[in-house]
Amino acid sequence: VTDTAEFAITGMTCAACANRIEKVLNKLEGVSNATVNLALETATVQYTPSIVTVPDIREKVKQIGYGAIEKK
Ligand code: 9UX
Repeated sequence: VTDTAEFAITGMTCAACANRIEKVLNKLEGVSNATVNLALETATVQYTPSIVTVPDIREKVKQIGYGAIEKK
């Protein structure tokens, strides 16, 4: 079972930021697909809730220096 969460991402200033976040999230266990949109400042993450949670994803983004707030 997978779920999709959308996050508002703060702190991205260039395209490499977006690529970096995307790469890190795609390597995170339980994440099946992550895409980051620099212009919209969003991240869409498809994940398996039994393996990784929304707070885990938020924490990962924070660890590499950006902010993530789940959009409802
Ligand atoms: Mo661009 Mo982002 O030089 O952390 S990669 S600002």
